[in-house]
Amino acid sequence: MGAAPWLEEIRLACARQGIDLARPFGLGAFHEQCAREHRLDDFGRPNPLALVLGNTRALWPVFLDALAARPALRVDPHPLDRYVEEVVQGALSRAPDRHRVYWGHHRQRPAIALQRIAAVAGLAELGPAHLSVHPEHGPWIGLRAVVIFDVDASELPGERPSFRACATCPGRACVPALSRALAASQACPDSQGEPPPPPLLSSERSAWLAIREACPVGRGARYEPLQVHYHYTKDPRALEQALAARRPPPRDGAPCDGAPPCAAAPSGNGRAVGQR
Ligand code: B12
Ligand code: SF4
Repeated sequence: MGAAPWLEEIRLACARQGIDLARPFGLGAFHEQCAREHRLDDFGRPNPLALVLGNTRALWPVFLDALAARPALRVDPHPLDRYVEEVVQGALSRAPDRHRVYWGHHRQRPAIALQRIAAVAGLAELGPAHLSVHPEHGPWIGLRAVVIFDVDASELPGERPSFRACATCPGRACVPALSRALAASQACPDSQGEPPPPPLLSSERSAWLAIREACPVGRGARYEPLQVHYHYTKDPRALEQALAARRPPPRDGAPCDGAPPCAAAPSGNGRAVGQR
């Protein structure tokens, strides 16, 4: 993908740890079309190299591995955000020059317009229901960060991949689904209440989930149920339940009883443990 070997190393280091979407781009293209308050640090360059990072469902099993291995992560109030920061910062140790990271989960004002950045970078199209749609994974992606490097982007290939699924989408089924979700949000008493016990979703959250499910792109890339539940509720019980569903792999030489997550048996997401 990269203009430089270190960029490819960063991409690979992130991908190994579940941040498996990465697209380099020139920040100048974003600055040409964004509002002034959404401009990012450009190190005084007209078109610095930038990298937008995200994930597919592949993040979930790797994240669970990290949770299982590290009790400190498990008690963090925002374990996924912390995990993402650690992975990306670790990968950026390979970057030779000054750089700046903007995180999608940081609640700053104004928020980083990460979806528009992903669209400019050619990673994912921005759909009419405010979801970013990846050509292969559809709306089943998360956007995590954008990194700006104090390096010129001129080495990047000029052509950005163009993807226009929404413009040509016959049903635009996400649009009525968004209307239903907005109506459910106004009507649902759960909005102020306690989160429901996993793995159930409240009717309001189901309505928001239905927007993603309505999209015909990337149906096979849907998150697994507890991943969905965690992303829509941030309920730590979903993590505990997902961890409990995993059993330690058999010791070397021990007979395999064929039950998940034995390496020989399909795990809950239909893959053998170790295949990602
Ligand atoms: C604030 C926010 C929300 C708010 C949006 C309210 C609002 N009026 O903006 C609320 C709480 C409603 C929300 C809901 C959800 N969000 Co949200 N959200 C964000 C966040 C943190 C900031 C967005 C923002 O302010 N951007 C800055 C503005 C200036 O950018 P903008 O391009 O002008 O506006 C975009 C968004 O604000 C949004 N938006 C603007 N108006 C509205 C109105 C409504 C009703 C909704 C739903 C969205 C929305 O869409 C715009 C682009 O079309 C981003 C992370 C990020 N930094 O991008 C995640 C993010 C956009 N959300 C995400 C997700 C997954 C969701 C949910 C599906 C589940 C969840 N985790 O809560 C739901 C449902 C969304 C849907 N469309 O189905 C993902 C999107 C992934 C994807 N494939 O597109 C992001 C990128 C976070 C991530 N980790 O990946 N979210
Ligand atoms: S349903 Fe159609 S318009 Fe909506 S996000 Fe998916 S491809 Fe785009």
